[in-house]
Amino acid sequence: MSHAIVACHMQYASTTSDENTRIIFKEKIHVDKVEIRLVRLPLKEPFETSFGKIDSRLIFLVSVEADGLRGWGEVVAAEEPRYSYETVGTAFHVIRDFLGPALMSQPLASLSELARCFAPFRGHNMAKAGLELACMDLLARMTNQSLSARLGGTRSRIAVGVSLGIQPRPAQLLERADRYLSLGYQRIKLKIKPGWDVDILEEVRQFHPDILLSVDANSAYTLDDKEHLKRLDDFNLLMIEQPLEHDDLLDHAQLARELATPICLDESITGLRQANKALEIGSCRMINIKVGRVGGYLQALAIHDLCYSKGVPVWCGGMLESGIGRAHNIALASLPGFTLPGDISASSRYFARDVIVPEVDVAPDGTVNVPCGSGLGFDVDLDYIKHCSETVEVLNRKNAKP
Ligand code: SMG
Ligand code: MG
Repeated sequence: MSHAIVACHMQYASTTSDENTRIIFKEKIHVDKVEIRLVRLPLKEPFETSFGKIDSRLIFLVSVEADGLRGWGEVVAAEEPRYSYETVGTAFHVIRDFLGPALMSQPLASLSELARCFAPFRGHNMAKAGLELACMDLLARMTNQSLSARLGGTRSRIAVGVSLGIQPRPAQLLERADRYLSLGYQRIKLKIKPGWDVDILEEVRQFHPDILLSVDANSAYTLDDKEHLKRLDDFNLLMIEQPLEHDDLLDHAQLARELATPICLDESITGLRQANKALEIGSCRMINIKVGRVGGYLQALAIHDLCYSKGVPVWCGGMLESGIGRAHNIALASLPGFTLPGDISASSRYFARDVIVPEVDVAPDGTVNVPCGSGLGFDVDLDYIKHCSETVEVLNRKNAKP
């Protein structure tokens, strides 16, 4: 199978200033309606990580409206505060009571202005990102551009991998690895935890000695496990993702000095500041960028640009998003610094039916098309969304023109 990363042909202008046309709006946007909605999508099979198992996803969709157009975003928080302290419940509260009213309180001219309007509210990056993503989709639709073009994307197809959860038995993991490799996925990532690591890697490598393989521990280890983690060097892994504490940089730097395998950080990189520090002190050699974790595109682009300037590879992480979040991830992953396959699988990997049309599809060469249509580039299936909705709340701007 091919491990080729899709080449980048177009020029990329890297700047994070307000002059950057990626993040300034052509005209000021004054949002007059925000809709927040919780949509339950069953998973085809349970997904298990070092912090537990889920069998459905309560998807948090956000839409914003201005000038008769509607933009869509997704808050990637889960129902329980395990990957992050945020949950769908906290995000609902924070958007309804703070961020939504702040967003509608003034016309905005750029993503930086939007960030400044959210800055007084500490944390809650996933909630902030959901609204920011919806604004960015709206903006792209207003200027009739694709989200990818708007962000400065340079690829028409992106390389993707798949993340395989912890299974009841090794045979089930091997069956899934075979399945996704035969579908073309370019990289397999295994969720690991103490007791489900070295032995599992031995089995997988026995059958697949040459595939691109990585592991993700979701903070399941500490520095006390250093000698054990060194054994992972025997498996020619592309990376070890987030082995240690979710908010740590120093211990990762210490571990990195003793491991041959590159460390990639996920949870620990909550914004540009952490990315800068992590690279400065050697906590990681790669970064998994998730718009939700870092608070939206402004931060995601800044982290991308930093890594691009330093030759540090980045890739797009996933949070088992519905098609709306997935479409945003595809646009982000079309930027030139995303040189490693992302956790962006086909809609059908998780869901019997997705909320967008057409669904996200992975080609036999393990790539996903970057759509050219305006905004997300997919149609939003409102009927299906309504059918699966558990909760809806609409926030209207005071004094908005009817
Ligand atoms: O979206 O395919 C996906 C899931 C990718 O493994 C994945 N995400 O730590 O990177 C990660 C996890 C976070 C979600 S686990 C509930
Ligand atoms: Mg991860």
